[in-house]
Amino acid sequence: MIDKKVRDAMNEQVKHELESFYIYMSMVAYFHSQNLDGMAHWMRCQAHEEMIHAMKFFDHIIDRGGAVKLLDLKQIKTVWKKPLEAWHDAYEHEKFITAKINNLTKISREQNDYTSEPLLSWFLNEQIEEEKNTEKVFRELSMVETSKEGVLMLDRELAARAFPAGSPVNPLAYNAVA
Ligand code: OFO
Repeated sequence: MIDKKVRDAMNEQVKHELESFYIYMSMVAYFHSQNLDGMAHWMRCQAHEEMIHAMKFFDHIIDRGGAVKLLDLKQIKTVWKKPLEAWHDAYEHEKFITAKINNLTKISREQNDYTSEPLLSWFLNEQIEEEKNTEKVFRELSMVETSKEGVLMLDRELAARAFPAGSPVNPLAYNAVA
């Protein structure tokens, strides 16, 4: 049976991961509006991953006899002054999520909830990747943003990202990927 404090913190984390999904889908729409279909594609893959992250916590709560409670999502930004601002926000958002995972790990240790350790270790590692990926694109776009050719080249490169396999709501599929 999952500890109540850990369960509540994980329910909060389901919300944060769904907000990540929502924020990145908002960026998908924005990048399409700027004719940056490669960036839109990259963010679409990212949003898919975020739904998988939400479901990992969702199913962990259920598997341990807890109740999942879906909380209100906050109103998110729908427009950015320029693409670089969106990538800056994505990087900042990933740092915010890292802080949330760190806090969740702290709570689970305080409650001696060793059963959640493998899941939280997976997320601690994942956040290294999440920050690295968004920071890299932010840095590269800062270098080329005044050159149309440079922006287009980066957009083409981002179009090559592969979608995680499987459906984000199918645990058999998502446990193997992302
Ligand atoms: Fe779920 O890692 Fe990004 O937000």
